[in-house]
Amino acid sequence: MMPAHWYPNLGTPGAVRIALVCPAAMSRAVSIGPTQESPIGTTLERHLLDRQRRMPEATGDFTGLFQQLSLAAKIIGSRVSKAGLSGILGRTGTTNVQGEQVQKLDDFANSVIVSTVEAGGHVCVMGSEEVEEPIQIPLQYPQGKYVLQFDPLDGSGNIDINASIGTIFSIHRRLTPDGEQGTLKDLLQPGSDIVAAGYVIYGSSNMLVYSTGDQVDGFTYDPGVGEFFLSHPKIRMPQRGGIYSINEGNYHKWEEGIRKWVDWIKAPSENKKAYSLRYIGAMVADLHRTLLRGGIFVYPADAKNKQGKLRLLYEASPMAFLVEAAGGTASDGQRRILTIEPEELHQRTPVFMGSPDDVADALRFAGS
Ligand code: AHM
Ligand code: MG
Repeated sequence: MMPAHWYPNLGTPGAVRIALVCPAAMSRAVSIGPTQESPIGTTLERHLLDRQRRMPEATGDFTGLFQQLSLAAKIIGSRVSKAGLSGILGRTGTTNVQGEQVQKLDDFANSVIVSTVEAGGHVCVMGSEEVEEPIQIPLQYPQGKYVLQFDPLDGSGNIDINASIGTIFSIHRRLTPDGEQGTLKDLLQPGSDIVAAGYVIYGSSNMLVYSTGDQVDGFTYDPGVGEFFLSHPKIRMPQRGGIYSINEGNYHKWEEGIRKWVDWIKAPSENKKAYSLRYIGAMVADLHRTLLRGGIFVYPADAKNKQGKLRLLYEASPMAFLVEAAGGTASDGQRRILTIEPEELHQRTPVFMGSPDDVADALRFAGS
């Protein structure tokens, strides 16, 4: 539920209202100095600028890149919200009524991110779930100091049933020399070197959640205004939850430890209640719930997916970064996901993420 002082309650507090309407007026009404946190209702843009001003060495590159990502999120969100209309409006196989090619939504999302970011001068190379090779920045554009990885539309199987999906992203600093095109080397960096990571969830409302490692902040999109507003500052994951999230249809493919853990977690005992099961089948949505409510999300290795199913660089690592920044745990079963040294752009990893006590329980069983 939205906090009571969320901005549509425009009767209170006045200062927040002013911040939404006019950032310049806000600075006269309420001093958001370097030591103050942004109040609920602050726009994403203002929040980023405030943070930038707290770091005298900041060049504005990071803020600029984030503004492009926020624009991409708005464009993708707008198209996602119309996805159900594509049939009504005349999709006929792969062409629409105008005879134009209908792009798959995940390809569309990929193109939107690439085209909003590539000319901005903040990034030197990108990696995407939808593109086999590193995406280099054309030479006519400046080669920036950051490296962007993303899954443009995760859980896209949910589009046709009107369930939540999301975009996941992470930002690293480049390793190759400044000014040159970035390479695979820039992309193959561990999660521990992430500068910022986040996701956008396209759900009952759209939200952008991000972290630079110190805290996790969530911004809810107001389609009427066309802006993200701070709604969930400093998200903290409970130490223990009451929900487990796993594709239990894979039960017969799991190793015995995982089967025993699932048998245990859903059984009531003297010491604990049976956990509830929730599984949306889109990592962003399942982990969004886990961040807010606690509990555990698991996609283990199984007989079919020997390395697990989820991709390390643009799914597991960014989410692990957020989970840890919110006080949770993120493991591949043996080690912190953030410490894995990637070897391939599209490599996979098992995932155990969530409330620290819940992950510890699962790992105890998985290791048995
Ligand atoms: P995708 O990148 O092809 O959309 O697949 C990733 C998704 C995750 O969002 C989700 O957690 C998982 O696949 C669900 O897989 P399954 O259908 O095997 O349970
Ligand atoms: Mg994906």
